[in-house]
Amino acid sequence: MNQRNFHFLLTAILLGFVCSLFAPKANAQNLLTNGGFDTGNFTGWSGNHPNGWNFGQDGDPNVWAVDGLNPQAGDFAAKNFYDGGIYQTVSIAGGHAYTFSGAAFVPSGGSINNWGSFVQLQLLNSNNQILGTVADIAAQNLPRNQWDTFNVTFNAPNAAVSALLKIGTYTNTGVTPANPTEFDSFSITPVAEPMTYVLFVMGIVAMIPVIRRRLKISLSPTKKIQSAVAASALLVALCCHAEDPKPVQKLPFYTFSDKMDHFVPSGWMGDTGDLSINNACKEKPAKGEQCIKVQYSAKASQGNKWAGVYWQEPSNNWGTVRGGGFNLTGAKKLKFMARGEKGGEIVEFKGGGISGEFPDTFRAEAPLVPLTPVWKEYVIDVSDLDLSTVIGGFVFAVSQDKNPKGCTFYLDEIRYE
Ligand SMILES: [Ca+2]
Ligand SMILES: [Ca+2]
Repeated sequence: MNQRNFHFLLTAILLGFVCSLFAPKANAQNLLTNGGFDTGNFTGWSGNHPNGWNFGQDGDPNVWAVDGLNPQAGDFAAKNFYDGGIYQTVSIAGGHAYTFSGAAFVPSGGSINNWGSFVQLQLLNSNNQILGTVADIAAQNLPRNQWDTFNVTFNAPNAAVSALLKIGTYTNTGVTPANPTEFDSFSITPVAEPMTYVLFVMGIVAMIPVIRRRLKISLSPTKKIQSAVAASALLVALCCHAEDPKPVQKLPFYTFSDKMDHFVPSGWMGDTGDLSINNACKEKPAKGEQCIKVQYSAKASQGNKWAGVYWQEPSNNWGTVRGGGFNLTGAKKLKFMARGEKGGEIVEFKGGGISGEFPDTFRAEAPLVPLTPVWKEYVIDVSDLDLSTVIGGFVFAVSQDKNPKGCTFYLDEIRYE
């Protein structure tokens, strides 16, 4: 390969690599328009949804307003004074994971019966039929007189084409809510997928005709072979770089303390429409301010009669990502806190076990025991296992068979130590 072509090839590879580094950022875009009301008005939002949900009074300036007195973030928040709701629909892709987050502020006071302020996110198919409700938050039950934030990760069923976000306040006749309820900071963002290397390889593939043309012009067959060898060596060098031994992580290594510390709950399995996960639940956390709340409906939405979620590194890694995962060598125990809403919920908990080309190097599970209504710590012994690659840091599974009416349970303090 002559020097000019070599430099051209090198530039192409580096350009592809640099471009791919910026790709995941574009992925994390908020799909909602004006989710934080910071235009100072209701741009992007509508009222009077025709699909069995109609509060009628939205648009009435006495019912809804946007003002800057108490925003959760930015300059403005939406205020809802009385019976009324607004909504927004966004396009989503079936089979992909998304994160939904937002905030509500309900003042104290008001009889608690027959009214409520809600935030609801539903997934719809192309006929506008509801495939699942991934968030159904009764804001009046959250701590009052403060901004309560919520953060839900969900996997859209394959048939889903849109997500419908509805927020508002309802009251039955004669009951006055505490008002106004305020809403702010809504976002629906795709969970970033491991696109970096995919885009990188795509970039190289796209360049191949150009590279070939250039090589053809000036190179003999022997030189072509030499060029191909040189290009392969470069690619191998770049790939091997990603396979450098992973550094051993410091213990304790948290999956969840008060937020998602490491690993992403992106690996949704089975009847994904039956599950919803709130990663910022404030209902009696075991420690700190927040815990994880999991709701399972047992409706068998996709006909599997079970559902589960893997916490993965990076997100959506089903053993497909070269160099993925963490090196947790030295950890002796996988510990977590759990409680059931009622007690008696039967949930399977595990660590590791993802197969594939670049798999987990271990698999360990907790014995199947009914949860208790008070927090209890569970310990999975991993002392004799190879933890050099942990990509499925934590996983739970629930079945209709063991929980015929569905179940709700809470998790906190998930960590390796
Ligand atoms: Ca705002
Ligand atoms: Ca916590």
